[in-house]
Amino acid sequence: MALSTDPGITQDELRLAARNHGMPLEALRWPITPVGLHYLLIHYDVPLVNPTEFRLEVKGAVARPLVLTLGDLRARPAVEMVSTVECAGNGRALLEPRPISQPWLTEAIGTARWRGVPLATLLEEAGLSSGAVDVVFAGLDRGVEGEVEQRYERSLPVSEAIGASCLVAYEMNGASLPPQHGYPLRLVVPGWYGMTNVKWLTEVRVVEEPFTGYQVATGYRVRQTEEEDGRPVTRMRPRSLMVPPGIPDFATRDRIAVAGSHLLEGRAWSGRAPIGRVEVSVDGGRSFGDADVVREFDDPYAWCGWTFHWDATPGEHVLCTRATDETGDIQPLEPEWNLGGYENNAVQRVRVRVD
Ligand SMILES: Nc1nc2c(c(=O)[nH]1)N[C@H]1C(S)=C(S)[C@@H](COP(=O)(O)O)O[C@H]1N2
Ligand SMILES: [Mo]
Repeated sequence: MALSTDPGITQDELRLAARNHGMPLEALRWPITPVGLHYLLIHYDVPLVNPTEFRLEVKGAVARPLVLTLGDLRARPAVEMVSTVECAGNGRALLEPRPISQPWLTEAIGTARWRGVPLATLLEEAGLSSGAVDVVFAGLDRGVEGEVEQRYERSLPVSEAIGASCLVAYEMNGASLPPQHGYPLRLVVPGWYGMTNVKWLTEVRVVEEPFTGYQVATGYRVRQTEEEDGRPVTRMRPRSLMVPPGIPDFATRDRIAVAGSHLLEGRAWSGRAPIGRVEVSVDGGRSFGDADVVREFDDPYAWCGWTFHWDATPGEHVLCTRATDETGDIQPLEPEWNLGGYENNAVQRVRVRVD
């Protein structure tokens, strides 16, 4: 992993940033993110898929391998689910030194209503072997990463693959998946960081040995050095974000607001447990007050909304928000550095000038 202490952005980072856009924070106002505002992360190229030739295979350590067309999948009982997805690299560009990869600030986030077939249904039809350990999900896209040529593959332990309400989704917000979000099929793993939500899903492979593919054994590990094995990135840590109040300065995106009463609003989520508390600070994180939290969806890993009254006085202010989930996990005030720049859920800071 290359690192940079240069505050300037490299061309490689700029190219990644232009391919993979974030969700503009004002879109936190929508409970379901409109598709074009949902963040995007595409490691390699978006594949062009012919829907009549497309097949999903369920194979490996199963009693009855399946080869399914899109029609076969749509003929099965469907389930809908609202799920918030965040890239594990969200917050990476705020680390110092900065890992050279997709340079996210805080906006690698979105929430969609997914429709598809429960993964558990397909695994049950196929019949898992008693020795099954992991389930591997492969996309159609190929590339080279860390000098390894590969197709994009991630795995889940069998217990999560069966128990975590995973969906093999063909619809996003009531329409077929668009090409950039995985047409014609993607995996949705509620609560897990984005990387496990494999797009352009074409193969579900059950294996009897722990999967050691690049995106599990090398990428997406929290560690301080290349030599260290570290721990895998799995479920989303708690995070709260606010809709920046007032109006933005074009270049800096600092906010300009009028004095008086403001209803600050935002959304919060955690992939580990429901959100227990959201707090807001109007003094740069020195003191916090409780926001009012509203659960809009029954789905356990959909974000929730919050509001907070702010009586804005003239001057310069730094607003912060932080979430705590029901396990007691709370967002840190300062980033916790790691080599890949994963899981940086340090509190958001929004500079506001009140006139
Ligand atoms: N096949 C495939 N699936 C993929 C990826 C990819 O590059 N290829 N990117 C992953 C990552 S890192 C993230 S954060 C999410 C992004 O999903 P989105 O673009 O639909 O928001 O997709 C995941 N699934
Ligand atoms: Mo990601």
